[in-house]
Amino acid sequence: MGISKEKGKVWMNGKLIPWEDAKIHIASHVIHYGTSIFEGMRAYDTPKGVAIFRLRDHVERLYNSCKIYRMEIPYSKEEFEKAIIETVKANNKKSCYIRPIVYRGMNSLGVNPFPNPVEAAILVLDWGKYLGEEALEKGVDVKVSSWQRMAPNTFPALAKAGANYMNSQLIKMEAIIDGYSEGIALNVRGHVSEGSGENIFIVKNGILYTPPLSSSILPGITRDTVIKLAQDIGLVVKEDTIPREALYIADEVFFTGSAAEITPVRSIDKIIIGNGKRGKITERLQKEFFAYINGEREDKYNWLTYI
Ligand code: PPE
Repeated sequence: MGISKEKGKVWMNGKLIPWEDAKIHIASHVIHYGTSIFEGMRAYDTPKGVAIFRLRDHVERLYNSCKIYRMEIPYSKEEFEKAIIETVKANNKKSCYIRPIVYRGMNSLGVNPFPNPVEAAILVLDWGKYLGEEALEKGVDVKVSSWQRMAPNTFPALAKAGANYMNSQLIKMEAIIDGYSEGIALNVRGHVSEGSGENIFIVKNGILYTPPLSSSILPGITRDTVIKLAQDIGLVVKEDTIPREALYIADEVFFTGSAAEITPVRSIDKIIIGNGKRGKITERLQKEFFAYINGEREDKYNWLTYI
């Protein structure tokens, strides 16, 4: 998303400051070694006011990612949640995308991160449809990437670390240059993993399948949302390893993510998926999902935090 015209306030190390003042030093550890952990979530405009979707779960994942990388956030989870709410309020936005980031600042150059302070910031942005305006209705054309997702003993996939997105960038660039909207990565064992910034589901004979956490995926919060909403309407969901070719013969395929929401996939490697349009089950799940996030359903899982 273009952010050069953003103006509002950024929360940085405990203070709300103007967008243009939210800067870090070039010698910061994060610049040299990719030492950052981040989150991405959305707030939606509901009839009862602006609500952040699954705030607690995103903050929980942020703290888990930091724990994996031995980064101690100098705020409690409650303080961090309050800071996110405060930043959304300060920016007077209705629907928006929220990007908290924790990173190692400046003190000492060299791989050893420990001497560097753990700092934090929260950005609030306008962010439209992740894979294009028509994507949610028409679906997107994607390819299986020649790049794999990181092996389990290299970068921990369960952590939402900035450095993981160098791998995502390779997948995304290859897809764009080859004329696709997105790339699907396999893991090192050749099983389906995820998109550069989305989890993936397939539908076959009425059953939903999605790769398990052991397939080198981010534990997506939208993935979890879709699993619960699907089960609520009586669908069977299986977390199972997915061979590449199961993508081609699936009845429906879709991506999930905070930015991507639920985006149908209409072709993979130029093979048409199902009838080449958004599938019936995908459409039904979108309906349930959007009704929930827009506050049109009872909030039975306590997923909406009104600001
Ligand atoms: N896998 C990856 C690699 C990923 O980056 C995301 C989110 C997901 C799965 C879905 O996770 P969740 O948002 O919890 O459902 N990607 C974020 C950033 C995308 C970006 O371009 O930046 C997002 O959707 O906010």
